[in-house]
Amino acid sequence: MKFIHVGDTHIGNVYKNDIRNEDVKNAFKQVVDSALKYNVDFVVHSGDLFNEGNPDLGALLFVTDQLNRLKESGIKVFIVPGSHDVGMGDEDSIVELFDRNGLLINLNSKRYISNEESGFHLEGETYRNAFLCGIRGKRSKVENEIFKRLKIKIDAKAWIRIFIFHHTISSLGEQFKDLDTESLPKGFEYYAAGHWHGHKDNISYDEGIIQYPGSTEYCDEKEMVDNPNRGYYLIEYGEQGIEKIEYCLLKTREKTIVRINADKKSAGEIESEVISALSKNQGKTLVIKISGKLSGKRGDLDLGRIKKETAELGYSYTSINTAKLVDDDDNVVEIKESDLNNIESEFLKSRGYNDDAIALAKMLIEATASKSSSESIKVRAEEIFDKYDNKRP
Ligand SMILES: [Mn+2]
Repeated sequence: MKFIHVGDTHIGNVYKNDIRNEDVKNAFKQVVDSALKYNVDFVVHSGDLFNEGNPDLGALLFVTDQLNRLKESGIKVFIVPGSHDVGMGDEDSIVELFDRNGLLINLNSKRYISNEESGFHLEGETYRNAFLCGIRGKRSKVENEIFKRLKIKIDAKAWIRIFIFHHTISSLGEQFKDLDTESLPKGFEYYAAGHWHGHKDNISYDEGIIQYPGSTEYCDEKEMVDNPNRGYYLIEYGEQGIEKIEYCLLKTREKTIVRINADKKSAGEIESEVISALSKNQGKTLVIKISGKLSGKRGDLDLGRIKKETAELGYSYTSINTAKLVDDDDNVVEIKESDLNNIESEFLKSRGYNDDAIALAKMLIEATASKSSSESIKVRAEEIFDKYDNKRP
């Protein structure tokens, strides 16, 4: 028996660039091609099927077509919704629509869950001698609300037990975590993890292993720079459990990363240096990182000119990162905290905001972080203001 474990496919508008959004779709299509080629028994998806909870029609039709290809070959798809698969303020996920249309199995559909005083009771499915269950990604209080109260009806007779979840666990680094590794339920051979877009395999836990396949395409410039490749897992199992695991690479567009040190250079000199580092090509992606202290004003740098040049040379996508570029006018704020959460707080404190204002700002940052429509952000913002009003003495 074999299955594919994939995650974070992010179908939809990851980029404001049609070619890159097509790349994101193409990565998913490659996974479906492989599932058919290897004739797997089923596919496990660890969340973020879509990039947003309210995907556009093109994304919905594409996913429908791909899931139909699997269905026609008798390959079932088991999934839990990821943090991106849920619209702002929504209880249900877009994934549930596909469950009801019979194109996949949402293991967090209400029929699997009963949240009672005695605990958060979860059921799963046994299919081809594999037991599968999971918990969807959520933004807050997930450990106390769900994981710490989790009671699972595990099928002890299954050959392999698979737990699917969508969180960054503390084993990947305390500063990134939104779930303590130890909060995961015990008694599973394979923990199919999503949310972390880098790929990380073979993390030991209890009697099993935790595996992050990462995203199937680079979802931002940072992923392009930090992570060398994209892929999914192909797992074979038998009566004795896991027999073989292979990390399979997906074909991604060629990329070029250019780093420029701007120290003591004028805007014109920097532009020339960038352009001379580039060459004619057939649609590569390009990341230009400019850092240091330029002489003159940061605003003098003509990013439009650079982008025009790169388009003419054939690059399909250009990202210019000037986050670490400063000029004489810049007042650099010293941030000593390393925890992401604290960086926000310390930055706001340095700008003179009081604790109440910071708390409100952080709620809004959380609410707007998922690129939802302005209407749903408005609804969420109103909820936040209500909550804020209630908290006041
Ligand atoms: Mn994701």
